[in-house]
Amino acid sequence: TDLAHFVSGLPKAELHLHIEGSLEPEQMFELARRNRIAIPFASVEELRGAYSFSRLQDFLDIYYQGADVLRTEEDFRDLALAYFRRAAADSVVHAEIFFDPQTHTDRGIPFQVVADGLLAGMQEAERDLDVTSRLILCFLRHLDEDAAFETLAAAEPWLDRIAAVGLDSSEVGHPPSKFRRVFDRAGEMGLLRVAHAGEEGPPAYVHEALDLLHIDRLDHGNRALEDRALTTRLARSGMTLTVCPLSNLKLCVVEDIDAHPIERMLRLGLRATVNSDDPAYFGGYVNDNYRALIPAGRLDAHDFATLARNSFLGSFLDDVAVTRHI
Ligand code: ES4
Ligand code: ZN
Repeated sequence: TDLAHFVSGLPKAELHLHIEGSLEPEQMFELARRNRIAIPFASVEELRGAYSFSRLQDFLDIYYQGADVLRTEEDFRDLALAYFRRAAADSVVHAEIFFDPQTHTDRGIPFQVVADGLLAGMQEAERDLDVTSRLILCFLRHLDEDAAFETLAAAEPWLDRIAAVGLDSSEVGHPPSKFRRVFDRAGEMGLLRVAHAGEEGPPAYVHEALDLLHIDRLDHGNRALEDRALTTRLARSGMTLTVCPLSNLKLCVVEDIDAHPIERMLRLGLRATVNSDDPAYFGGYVNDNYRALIPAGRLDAHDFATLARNSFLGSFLDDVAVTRHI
C-alpha cells in the first residue's frame, strides 16, 4: 500500500537493538561451521521452529544459547555488518546498538574481542553504508552488581567509544535499585544511561529507573501506562521510550498487534519510537515493526513521521546531526 511504502522509505534511527539478537539462524549455522561448534538443531528450519515464546525468559534461554557461536573478533564484526546492511535496507541511517559483554566474557571470550569486533563492523557500516552508530554496554540484571562493576572496569580502555550503559535480561525480581551504585559510577565516568523497564516489570521499576538510575532514555516502558502520574511525568520530561511492537507480540507483552498501545502513547504526548529489539528472533527488522502498526488503522502518515522524527530526537546524536536528520 501507499502508507507502507511511505513508512518504509522514512529515514529513521534505531534505538533499541540487541546486536546478539540480530544473529539470524543462517549466520548461526555458518559461524558454527567456521568455528567447529556443534549446535543442538539439525537445520535452520528446526531452529526457527524453536522460536516460540510465552514470556521473556523463554526467549532469553534460547538467545543466550545462540550467542555461543560468536567466538572471534571477525564473528562480531560480521554480525554487526550483517545487521547494518539489513538496517540500511530499511532506511535506517543511525543505530544505537546494545551489546551484552557478560554473555561473552562469562564463556571466556575477552571483552576486547567483542568490543573491537563490533567497533570494526560499525566503522565499516559508516564508511560503506553511510549508517552512523553508537554502542551501548548492557549489564545483565540477573547477575549481581559486583559483576556489573567488573564489566565496567573491563570496558575502561573503550570508554571513548561507548556512549551509554544499559540494563537488560530478566526483569522481574531484578529491579533497577540493584544497580544504583554502578549506574552512579557510569554517570561519573561520563556515560549516558538507559534501562529496560516496564516490559514485564511493574510501573515501580520505571520509577526506580528514573529516580535511582537517572536514565536518559527508557527501553520499552509499556507498563508505565498503568500509572497516570508516571505517564504524565514521562510526557512532561520529554523522555524517549524505545518501543518494540513485534517483540511485545512475540513475548506476549501484548495480546494482539492491533491492541498495541503505541497509538495511546503518542496521544498521551509520550515520545515513543519504534524499534526491532531482537529482529532475528521476533520476526522482523525495523520496517516490519513500523508496518505491523498499519493494519490497526489508528496511525496515519503524520503519526508515522512523528515516530521516525522521535527516533532522531531521542538519539544520542549531537544537535547538529539531529537537525540534519529531521
Ligand atoms: C531482551 Cl526483549 C529483551 N528484554 C530484556 N532483555 C533482553 N535482552 C535481549 N533482548
Ligand atoms: Zn531489549
